[in-house]
Amino acid sequence: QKNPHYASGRSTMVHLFEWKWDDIAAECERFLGPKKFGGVQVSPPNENLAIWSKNRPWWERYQPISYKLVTRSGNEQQFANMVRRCNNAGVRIYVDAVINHMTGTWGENVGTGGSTANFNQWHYPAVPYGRNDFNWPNCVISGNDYRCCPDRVRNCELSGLKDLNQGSEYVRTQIVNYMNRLISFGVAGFRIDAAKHMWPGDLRAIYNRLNNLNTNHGFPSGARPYIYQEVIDLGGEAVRREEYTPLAAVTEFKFGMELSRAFRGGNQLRWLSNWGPAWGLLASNDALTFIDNHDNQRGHGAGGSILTYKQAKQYKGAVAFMLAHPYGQPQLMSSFDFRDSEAGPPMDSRGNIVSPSINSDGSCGNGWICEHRWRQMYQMVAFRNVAGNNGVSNWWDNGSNQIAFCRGSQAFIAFNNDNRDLNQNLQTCLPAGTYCDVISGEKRNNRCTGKTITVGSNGRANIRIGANEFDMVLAIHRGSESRL
Ligand code: ARE
Ligand code: CA
Repeated sequence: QKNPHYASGRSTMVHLFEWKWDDIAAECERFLGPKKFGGVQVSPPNENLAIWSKNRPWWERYQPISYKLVTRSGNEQQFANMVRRCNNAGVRIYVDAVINHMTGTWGENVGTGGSTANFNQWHYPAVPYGRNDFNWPNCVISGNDYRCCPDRVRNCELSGLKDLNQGSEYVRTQIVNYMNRLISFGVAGFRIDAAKHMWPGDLRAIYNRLNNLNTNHGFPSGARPYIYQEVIDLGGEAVRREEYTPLAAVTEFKFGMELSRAFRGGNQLRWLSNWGPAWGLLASNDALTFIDNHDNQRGHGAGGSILTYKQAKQYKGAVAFMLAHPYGQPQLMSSFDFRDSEAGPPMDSRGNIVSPSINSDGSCGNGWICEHRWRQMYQMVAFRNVAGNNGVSNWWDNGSNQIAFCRGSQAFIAFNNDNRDLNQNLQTCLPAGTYCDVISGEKRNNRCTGKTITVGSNGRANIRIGANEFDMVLAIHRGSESRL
């Protein structure tokens, strides 16, 4: 369950946070498919509590009220249609599965599909769940529990959200039926929300009962769903990520924390020469990697000082390193603009989500950031696809924050996070030729719109990145040759 089953030659997924299903389908066809993205993580598709008293915050989607597929992103038919259209474009869909709990204590009780619940009575008639399906007696997780008490982390409520008992046969069946329905629609896997709050043994029983991926959607027979479990473990936790890696992959939160630190200037880039398990990271195959996610980009979840679209130059540097380096299964974040950390996605006065508009330069409008449409991002997705399974070779650094390396004879990248210019003759490992830098521009009609790099017959090239340039990265690869 650690294989994302991307279409061949693809390697990267993007989280289209709070996007509508129809918009995702269109994005697969007009952008993600052609740009060879591997997949999309979608927001939770099951019915959630509509929280008008807080002006429909983004986090209402983490308050399930039933497993009906109806949310602000769309209904069941729209969901099924999206998965089919994305799979046809070679782009896989991964579902954020909220199975630890149901809605918490809030003074509202109507869901996005019109279902109601009475959570003071632990009563969710649209599933149905009742009192016996929850952990008992009820208790709420405190900050200290994360350090001392694994049983309380698993059996008490996460911020008052009613805590399901996954040890119960009946509860397991409801969850498995929900996930298998999604598999029948053609999804390729799941993010398991709040996995640390469920017992590994219960999760194993649930995963074992999931069906193989749907062969009518192009998956090989016998393919198991890709599963990555949300376990925040930066060290010192009563629940450890290693308890979950025997089951499936795990979100590696140290990854974005360390790269954010380094690209903010808090650690020299030269130390990244042994990036990977030597840094206390999980084994590569076990790790779902990202710089920021929908929680830590706005101060929820764990770890401060995470780079986001708001610090664009450093963020693009960190993302480029993530995509250039072979470690982990990378995920890009695609955000809506926010100032208030609780605010929901762009919406109209009736609470409907507003679609992103697409500007003539390919960027998004209507309040959507669409980091995945930034040239420096999607061109690095292409770089990663070309780099394939090659390891890092020919590491070079200047002893501080200028670094460069090759990915076999497929690709070469350099970074300058120093406040002086980089101007060096470096080994690119590429065949002689003239290449377009894919960061400062791109190849268009066989010409470079940005920097042109001339690689000599010995594989060496003059590489320049000014300290005050718009970007701190320069990248070339097989396929970025210009033919002048
Ligand atoms: C909301 C309100 C609360 C209210 C609650 C119930 O904000 O005030 O009590 O509703 O009505 C998201 C939001 C929450 C929100 C929730 C439900 O972030 O604010 O609560 O949706 O609407 C822990 C968990 C980890 C979790 C993070 C946020 O371990 O699993 O907290 N992350 C996932 C999702 C979130 C989502 C949920 C889980 C719930 O990614 O988006 O919450 O489905 C240490 C520990 C961490 C801990 C962290 C923060 O670092 O090591 O394990 O993370 O502290 O407590
Ligand atoms: Ca639990």
